[in-house]
Amino acid sequence: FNKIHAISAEKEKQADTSVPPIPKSIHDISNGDHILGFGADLSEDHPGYYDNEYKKRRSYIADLAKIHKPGEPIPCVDYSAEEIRVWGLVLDTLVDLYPTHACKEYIDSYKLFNFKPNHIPQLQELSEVLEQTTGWHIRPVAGLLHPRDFLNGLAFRTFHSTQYVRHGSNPMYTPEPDICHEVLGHVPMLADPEFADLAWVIGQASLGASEKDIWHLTKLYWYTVEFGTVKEGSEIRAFGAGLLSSIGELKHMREGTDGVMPEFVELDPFKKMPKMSYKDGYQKKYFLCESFADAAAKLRSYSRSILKPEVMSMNFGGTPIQL
Ligand code: NLE
Ligand code: FE2
Repeated sequence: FNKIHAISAEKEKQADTSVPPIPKSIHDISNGDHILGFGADLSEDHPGYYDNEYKKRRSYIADLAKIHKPGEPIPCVDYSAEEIRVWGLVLDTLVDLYPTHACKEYIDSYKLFNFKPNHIPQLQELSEVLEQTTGWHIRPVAGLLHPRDFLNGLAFRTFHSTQYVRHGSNPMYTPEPDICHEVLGHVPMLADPEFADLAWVIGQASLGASEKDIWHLTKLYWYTVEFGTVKEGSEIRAFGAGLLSSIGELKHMREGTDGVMPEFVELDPFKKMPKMSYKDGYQKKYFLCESFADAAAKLRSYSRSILKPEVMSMNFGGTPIQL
């Protein structure tokens, strides 16, 4: 993961160079041209690095994503017994934590999906449920996309999702996205209209954004959609997918690790955000939102401040930009 970390740091430092053409539809966004990492390309500290069978399997699943075109059915993966075992273990352990650790919107939306330990849901079936609830789509992706492509996808209510399963040596936590993270972390949240709106705001703001603004938006995405927490009465509940898909991180958010509690800070999109990293393990700082509507309102006001005039007149299949 050092490689990815290094790429992020280097890109972030880059001054505002030229901004690529603004995509007019999802067809203008590539799901395979700018893969920064993960996919089949594992680094030495990845639990699957010395497991050749695992690497071969990842390449096969990554290749399925590369041939997929938007609008076509998403290729099914015939998951192996070992992959189903890992999924089942993750699911069975997480369901015990959700009633006390997950936000109410998650708990409600979760019921729409009949997740079972002996079946890894296919992206196609999940995308169909989302299309009927919030109008979002899932698109398979080979690995970690460049943030611009990934965030631009959100503007078209499209969520790029990996399809492979984490390595079985640590089902409690993986530094990277995998199907367990996408399905258990992101999918139920995207079925909630207020949360989906928040993600859409970040996507719209990313259209035509300068390189510097893209990196700030990536951090806003990271500290909300991936690791966000929300107030519920006197409690703090998780809504970020990186929390909701990791047994280890969910417990860490509540109880801390080795006697050290994480910090909770209020979300202010105009302020400098802390650095993100795929390699430092659990987050030390979580951003706490009053509600999704409140977080979305704050993100809207930031987004309006960076929005390019040519983006104002864009529309998304009949829906004008809503910032
Ligand atoms: N740490 C998360 C998990 O174990 O599911 C994945 C985070 C991806 C950003
Ligand atoms: Fe994620």
